Amino acid sequence: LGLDTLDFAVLCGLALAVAAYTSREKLKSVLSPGSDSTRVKSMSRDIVETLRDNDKNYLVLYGSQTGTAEDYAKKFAKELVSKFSLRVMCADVEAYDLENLHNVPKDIVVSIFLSTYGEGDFPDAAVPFEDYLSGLNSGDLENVRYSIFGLGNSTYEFFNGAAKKANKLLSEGGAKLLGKCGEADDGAGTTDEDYMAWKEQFMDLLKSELALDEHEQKFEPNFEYSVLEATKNDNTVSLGEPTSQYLPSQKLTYSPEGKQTGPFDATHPYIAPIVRSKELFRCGERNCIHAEFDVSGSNLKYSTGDHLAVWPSNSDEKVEQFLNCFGLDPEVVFSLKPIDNTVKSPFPLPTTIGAAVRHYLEITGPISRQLFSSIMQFAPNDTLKEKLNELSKDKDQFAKEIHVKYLNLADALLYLSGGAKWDTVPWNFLVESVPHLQPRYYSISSSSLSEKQSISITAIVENMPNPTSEKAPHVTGVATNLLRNIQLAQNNESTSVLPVHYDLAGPRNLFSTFQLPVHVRRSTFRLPTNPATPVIMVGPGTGVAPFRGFIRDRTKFIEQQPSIALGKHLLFYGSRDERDFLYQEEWPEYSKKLGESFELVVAHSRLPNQPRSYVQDKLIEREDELFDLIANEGAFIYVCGDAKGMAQGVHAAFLKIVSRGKKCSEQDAAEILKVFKSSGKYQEDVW
Ligand code: FMN
Repeated sequence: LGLDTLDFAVLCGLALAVAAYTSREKLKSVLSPGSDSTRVKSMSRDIVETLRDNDKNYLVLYGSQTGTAEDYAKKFAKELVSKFSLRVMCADVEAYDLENLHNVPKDIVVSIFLSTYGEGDFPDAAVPFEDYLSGLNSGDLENVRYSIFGLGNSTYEFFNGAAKKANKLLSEGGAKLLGKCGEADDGAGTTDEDYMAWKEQFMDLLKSELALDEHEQKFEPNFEYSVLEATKNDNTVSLGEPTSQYLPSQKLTYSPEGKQTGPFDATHPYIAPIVRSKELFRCGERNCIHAEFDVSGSNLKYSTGDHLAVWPSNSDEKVEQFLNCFGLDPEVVFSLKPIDNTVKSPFPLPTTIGAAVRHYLEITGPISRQLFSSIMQFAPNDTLKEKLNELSKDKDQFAKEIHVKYLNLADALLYLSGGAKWDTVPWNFLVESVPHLQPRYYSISSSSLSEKQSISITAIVENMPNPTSEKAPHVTGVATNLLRNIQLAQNNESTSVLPVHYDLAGPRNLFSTFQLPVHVRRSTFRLPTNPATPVIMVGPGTGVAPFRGFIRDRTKFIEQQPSIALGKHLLFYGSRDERDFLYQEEWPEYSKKLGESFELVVAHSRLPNQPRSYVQDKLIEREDELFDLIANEGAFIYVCGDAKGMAQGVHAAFLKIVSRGKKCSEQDAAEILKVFKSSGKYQEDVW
């Protein structure tokens, strides 16, 4: 059943059925047969055996796409150890064979942390877990007690869809839920507080369920920490290489052209040269970078609409601040040996403290209250210990003093201590407690049809003046400022005006000159296969990135197959004014090539003496035409950009368009759009 051929009437019919009984899973299997089967991987390790062999009495599992669920699972596991001395095993659901989860001893509670991806889907690596849960019979898990905490975003239709589904399947399988199914909401920016509220309730319940004794938090390391005699010159010591394959001692294989050979993925990035970078606009403190990565010879493949993951490192200024705050010597070479088989080395080891702070730790992100409560035991004096205690318990005070001021860990601690060092905090505690640096994902703005060997991204540089804090006068994004430094250096412009600077050469000159580790993440954001199908794209700001790719794709297609007629391709773009109008010189070129089949509709929100106009206003201005495209010509709708304001406003506009066009209630229109989303006719790439 081709999606392109599903017409509006059929979808409306489906919507009514959905209104009567929503069964997204059934729809999914009708509309996209076999889509999940390709992701199933075989597993080898036995979870029950591992628990027994390592003498564990508590199990924490996580399924995570970009590390948030993993981070919370690990924090949670650490707190169980440090407060209740439980012997906790914390594992990725993908790392073990869960087939015999029902054999987990009765006295072991299983806590699950699960994020949601795509449209209510499980993270890629957790799809075998979903399959396992889906195959359960009633009563299979009657011995199992569990808790579940979902990581999601309420701007998505299927908010915490994966956690809700897992919870339903677990309870249908007879497992007993302890507490409530937690639901963190990234969309409201409350993930950390949602977690804290859920965790506090759950831990109280757990205390009585397992008759646990609570004691003052005491750091129990997962690794044996050792300082080595080796120096930076030793070939086996990592200086920040993204994976150990890049260490000189590993002898990576190269193609005859001198390119690294893959395969490259989320566990092993490709070090890609940035062959061209330019500033798309600069307005006061705001600017936007276009960067092109050359992937020729690497076998790294992408499709138009995919995401590029860029592996960043921290800036010189933030690294220095962190090292100073904790009184750390960057030259020290150390290693970590897992205390048992259930923990894995977090990054290439041995390494230096300096390299770990620069390349492997997330030192500039927002801090969680929980980190304050666990760092408290190492406070340099009782006054600071008490202050941390207060802040970790009082969410309003924490928000007022720390969160709204955008303080990172070092900013916050130095602010509390009046600038005095926190050299009482052990380095191995920091390595195990500070989250690890994650790749940053960007919607690809090039077309795989038009430029197979080159991947471009479009990024607004995050550099926000912060009047709330003298300690952090600028809030700077890690990867976007790195890209900005590269763009200026590559174009022989001075970087001295920038708030942060980077070691662009990288470990052992691995990133020289102008290279960065990257991998491609597949997405479901795809043009309809039939080029005659009309396409409605809504992408203000850098949300236009994938649509530049889409239009370049269609331009190339028409060049190759001029006799084929394209459907209407309408792009709704928005910017403040003419100055931040992205790729403005390119659109007329595309219009020339695509003729009437392409139209760009622009909304400017800050033109002098003009009323503010947003993409959703432009949609309503064209409502009859849009309804006709959707209802009679089977148009596909795509939305990319800001999840909170824009995507919701655009959804509300389409609700109006469908309800007025079809003369039905907005509730019925909402059901229709829901089916559109399930069937891939309304796709979102929002953040
Ligand atoms: N959250 C939801 O609740 N429902 C969704 O359908 C959903 N889809 C997403 C799709 C994409 C492409 C992205 C980037 C995020 C989506 N989210 C959705 C939000 C994530 O679940 C949320 O940001 C979560 O904290 C990520 O956790 P992770 O880093 O462990 O994967």
